[in-house]
Amino acid sequence: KRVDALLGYYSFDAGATFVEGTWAAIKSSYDVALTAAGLVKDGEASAFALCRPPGHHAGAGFMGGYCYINNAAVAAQWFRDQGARRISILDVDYHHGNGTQEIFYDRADVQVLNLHGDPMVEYPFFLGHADERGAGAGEGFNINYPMPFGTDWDAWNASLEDACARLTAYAPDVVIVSLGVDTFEKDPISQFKLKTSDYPKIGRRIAGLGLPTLFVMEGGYAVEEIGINAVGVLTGFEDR
Ligand code: 5XA
Ligand code: ZN
Repeated sequence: KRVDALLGYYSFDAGATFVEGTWAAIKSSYDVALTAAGLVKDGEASAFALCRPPGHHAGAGFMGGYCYINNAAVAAQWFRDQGARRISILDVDYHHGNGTQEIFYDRADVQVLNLHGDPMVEYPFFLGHADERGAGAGEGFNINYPMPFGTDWDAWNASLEDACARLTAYAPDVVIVSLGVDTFEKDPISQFKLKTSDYPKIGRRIAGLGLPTLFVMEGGYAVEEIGINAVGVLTGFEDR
């Protein structure tokens, strides 16, 4: 019955705090994701949901890692409710999207592809290993690409290529990209080595899928370069 107990019960870490205005921000972020999803449903080739707070660590019943509501998952379910048959969520944030995985783990209608730091040594730990492939009807529809500290473009891109091949084989109606730019070499809390010049290449590859695409912002902490790198992905997407 106490708020401090509830915070502990519903949060898997201490990274999702509540202060005045937190709920308004959470709800706004959720609304941004749905507004962008609506634009894609209405015929835009793509839309970018600049969500803050981010969402991919939030599960059906827990928050954590700065995430409260899983904006990408909300958008995926909304597309399903609107008649989309299959959705792919491609999570390119440096951290594993443990919440997204948990939400769709036993479902075949939402494919979840996750590229991230090895959870043996990287947050959010515990989930994100390659042998977590979904359960029941969802078996084979959850694909993880854990990668070691120091991963550069060539190694990261090999995972992206494999993920894109699986995505194409799945033939979704919509792609949702959980877009984190904390894979950047100068990100202060991350250990990958992507360069600013790599982000447009990500966008071009995703555009090459040829599918309606919703980008949903996740992490990124190199303050000077977050905007440059996020816009790099979007510019690469548009240029293709
Ligand atoms: O993608 N997730 C993040 O960028 C948040 C990481 C929180 C680490 N304490
Ligand atoms: Zn992240």
